[in-house]
Amino acid sequence: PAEKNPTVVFVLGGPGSGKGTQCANIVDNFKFTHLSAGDLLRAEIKSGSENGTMIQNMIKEGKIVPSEVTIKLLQKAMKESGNDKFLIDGFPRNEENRAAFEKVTGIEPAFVLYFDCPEEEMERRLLSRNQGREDDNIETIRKRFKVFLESSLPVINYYDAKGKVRKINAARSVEEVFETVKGIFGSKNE
Ligand code: UP5
Ligand code: MG
Repeated sequence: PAEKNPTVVFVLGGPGSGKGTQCANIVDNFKFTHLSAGDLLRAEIKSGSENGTMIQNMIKEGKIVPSEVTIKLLQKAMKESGNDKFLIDGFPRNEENRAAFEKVTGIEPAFVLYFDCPEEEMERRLLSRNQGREDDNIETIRKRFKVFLESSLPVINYYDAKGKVRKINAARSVEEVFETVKGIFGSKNE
């Protein structure tokens, strides 16, 4: 008998486009568990794991951590949640991430939310976030933008060609963006 396949929505968009903010709103209204790959990686650094230093260095450079590390953290978090509906925020970030996740888990996303936002706006948000993130400085932010354009946009294009991308104008207020997001998830409080 086949195992029940979980529902996965990938939440993608550039650095500072509002992925984490909108995921928190979605969780408050729909029965999803929010898994931010970046948050899981930052927790792994804090836990003092043997990969911690490597992860920290990659995040400081805006580089993409090897798939096996991120996928293991996601799989563990999915198992521990006890849920079967997930918002996976900030992953997959490149073609290799995408292919490895599908291969290892056998999961294809139900759809992909893409928060589309101009760089000037994302830069403003990141520079005023003030949460002590080591990658929220202008040098690292520029690197993150470059990696997004070169490596992450192709993943969005891949899913777009499959008709799975729901593109959202993220350069509006949190409330306005969430109105659009709600329409995508359905208005019922399931
Ligand atoms: N804000 C949010 N929405 C707003 C709105 N509509 N109007 C005005 N302000 C708004 O928002 C950012 C800031 O903007 C906040 O202050 C918020 O209040 C405000 P947030 O919701 O945090 O945006 P988000 O898109 O989540 O930005 P984040 O910085 O988290 O995105 P990144 O994609 O850069 O960061 P992530 O944590 O996903 O990854 C960090 C690094 O980890 C990567 O660069 C990479 O090195 C590594 N990583 C991997 O290697 N692999 C992975 O799979 C994931 C991460
Ligand atoms: Mg985030």
